[in-house]
Amino acid sequence: VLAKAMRCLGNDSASLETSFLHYLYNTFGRQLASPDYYQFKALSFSIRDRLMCQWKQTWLAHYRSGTKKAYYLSMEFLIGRSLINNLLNLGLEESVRQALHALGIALEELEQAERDAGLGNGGLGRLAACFMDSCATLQLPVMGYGLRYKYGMFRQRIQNGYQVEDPDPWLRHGEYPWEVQRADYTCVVRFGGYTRMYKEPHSGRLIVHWEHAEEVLAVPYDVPIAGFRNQTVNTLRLWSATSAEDFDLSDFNAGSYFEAVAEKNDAEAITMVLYPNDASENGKELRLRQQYFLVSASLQDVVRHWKRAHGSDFSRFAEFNVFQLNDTHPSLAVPELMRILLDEEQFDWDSAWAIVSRTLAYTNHTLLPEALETWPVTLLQRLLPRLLEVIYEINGRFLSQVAMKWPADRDRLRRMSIVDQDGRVRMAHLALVGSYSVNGVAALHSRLLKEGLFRDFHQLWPERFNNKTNGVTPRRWLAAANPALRGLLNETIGEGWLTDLDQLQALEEKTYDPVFLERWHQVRRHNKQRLAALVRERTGIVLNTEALFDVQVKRIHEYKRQLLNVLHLIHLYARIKFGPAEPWTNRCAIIGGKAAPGYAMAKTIIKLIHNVAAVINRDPDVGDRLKLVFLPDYNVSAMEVICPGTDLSEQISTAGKEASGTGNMKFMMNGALTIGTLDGANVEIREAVGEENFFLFGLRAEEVAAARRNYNPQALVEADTSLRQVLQLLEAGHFNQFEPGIFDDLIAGMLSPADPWLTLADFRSYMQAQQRVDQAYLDQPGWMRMSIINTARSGRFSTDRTMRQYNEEIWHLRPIQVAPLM
Ligand code: DL6
Repeated sequence: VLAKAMRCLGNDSASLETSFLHYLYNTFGRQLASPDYYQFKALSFSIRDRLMCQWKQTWLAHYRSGTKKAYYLSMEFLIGRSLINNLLNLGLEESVRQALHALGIALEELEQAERDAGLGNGGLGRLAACFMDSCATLQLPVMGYGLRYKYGMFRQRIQNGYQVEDPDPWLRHGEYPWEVQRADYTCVVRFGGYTRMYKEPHSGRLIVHWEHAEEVLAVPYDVPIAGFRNQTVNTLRLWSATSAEDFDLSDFNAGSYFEAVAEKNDAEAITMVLYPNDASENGKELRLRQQYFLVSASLQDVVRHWKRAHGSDFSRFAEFNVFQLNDTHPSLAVPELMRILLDEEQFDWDSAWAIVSRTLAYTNHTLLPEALETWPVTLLQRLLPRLLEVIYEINGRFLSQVAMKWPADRDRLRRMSIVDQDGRVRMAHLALVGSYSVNGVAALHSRLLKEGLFRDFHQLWPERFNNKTNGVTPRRWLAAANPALRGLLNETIGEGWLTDLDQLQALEEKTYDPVFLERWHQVRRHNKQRLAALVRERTGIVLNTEALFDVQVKRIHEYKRQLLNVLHLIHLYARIKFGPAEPWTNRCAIIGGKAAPGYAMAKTIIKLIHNVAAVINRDPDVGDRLKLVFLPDYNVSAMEVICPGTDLSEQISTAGKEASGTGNMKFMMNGALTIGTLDGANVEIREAVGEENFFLFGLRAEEVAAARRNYNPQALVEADTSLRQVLQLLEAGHFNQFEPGIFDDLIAGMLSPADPWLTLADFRSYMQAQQRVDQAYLDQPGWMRMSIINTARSGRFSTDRTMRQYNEEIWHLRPIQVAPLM
């Protein structure tokens, strides 16, 4: 039947045209002249139809093979747009283009009408989306579980240089065309109430009841994840919260409209909005509710699925299911799976723990202490009383294990305890104790975890620790984002690189081929024009595409040191104004990124960038030599235009602070050169491209720790005339003449011996590295060669490699072929 259903739909351009017109006219009641959005929706529905049967077929293949599956639990999936990616993966791009062309429509216009699904903050969420793409392409039976936030990442607007946050109603036009509601898989998630325990009279078994709980419904919406031309369509299941009771009609009839809908609103609040903080804990009750909601619904879903096939026999559950925890956010999976096994499936503690501790794996994404979540036990007591009991029990048993190994080491017990002395539950410790695998996301990061943050745990369980360097999917980040380069690559080395990125190495043979160099140059010029057009559209600023495009786009955070970038740009400006300006390389600096709404310092950095830009861009002495742009509302689809058009990628965090970075990989893959510290995955990027193709500067992680001990930024300023000049301009209010004092805190922060980010310590070395950049850019054939080498050696930064490693070393899944239905 599936095959029959599938045959209703052809993949040729005439059939696609018919489907498109059917949706536009018969389903949405529109016509050809209607706004792009309806045309986009009509096309997306036509494409989604072509995924449906293969999707079902994939479910069946997984089910019938009785295979082991992995579940990726993540509070964030930063999907972005899906149309082009689905067309590419299904191989439908050309026929769709023809179908639309026949109707006088350009695919690019419809592409622009799709709103980003911005269900994530940045790297962590985008990584999850790349993982899903690669797992489907590798035919791994992996399912994603996340939340369907009604409002995604806020939209950033700039007013007088300040960030203003607007909500992101990404679902405003009704449904999201890439999702399918599966109300039949709705689960109930409980909060509050209390637990009642009693011994069953006959068996003497302990029975636990969670009573008087508030019940919230978790309704799943499934998003298909198509593999690259392999018939596999995996599932990303996003939960949406709604009230178990519909609104109270008696209250409503009595005129109490608000009371009538209050419960519904409280329930729906759980998936109303994504928390927009990327590197600081949120600490809000609603956030804890979100975390539990995700974990409980997802585990219930998997357990229900298991029971359908195996009844109440869980003896092989751990052999067939693995949950990967994306950071500590879903750590409640540890006590929740215990609760389900103990209270609902009547397991004894040891048997339940034997399953749990073989089923969960944890990925850490940050070393920043302020990002490590802890929750007050008082809050857990009120919101999740049964889980708190389970956590106490896990902790008690864990600490006795520690005490056995290190008797009388009270300090160690204090350090390792899941519950700290201030009565807070450390979510990272909960994840560490409950997981059989713990990984960092770049070699340096994983080493620092073992040596620093998780040292005690590494001493206890060295075998659990491993590294999985991040990656990005080359389908979205090279093939879809950079069609001009895709064309050149296909022509030069064939299409194999799309699923085997190491094949790009073959480009190295071409680095001295003048024809190829010229083609490479043309592609880059075209992409810079595309980026310049985006900049012009969003800011009105016109860029000279012959200049070096120097780009730093990422969340605004002190550790990422956008400030260091700005100091260097002020230095360049001072050189133009006061000399010596020669030798000179024209440069357009582009900075973009969102600040967490409550992060005052990050917001001041955005304001500083705007003020410095205003002075530089309007000074006639500067002209084309230097431009500075702040690109507002940086998001996934903006990055798809930005990374192909970039010459220089700024990866300048304080060493030891950036866990990995993934923007660095997108830039490199698209032929940008990196200026960077030895931090996160920069270390491996430099290893791959060779030191001669990377602009290195700054203190190393070990040196940062030492430098902090007697850090004296004032002395650095006194010893360095360039730095002094930059700070004098800032202190004199040169960039804020009519807004006195607004940058005082920023300046004081940099000049403080306690500055955790050591911004000034790296200034000199950064400036020198930038001089090497300037010089290198003057030799355009040389720069093109370095650019080619960056792309050619980017193979190891494909998430195909990353997922293979997760699979070989953590999950142990068997790839499942999905037969075509024709
Ligand atoms: O692993 C993905 C991504 C890394 O590339 C970034 O270096 C890292 O900062 C980011 N981590 C987070 C976690 N923050 N918190 N909480 O977003 O993960």
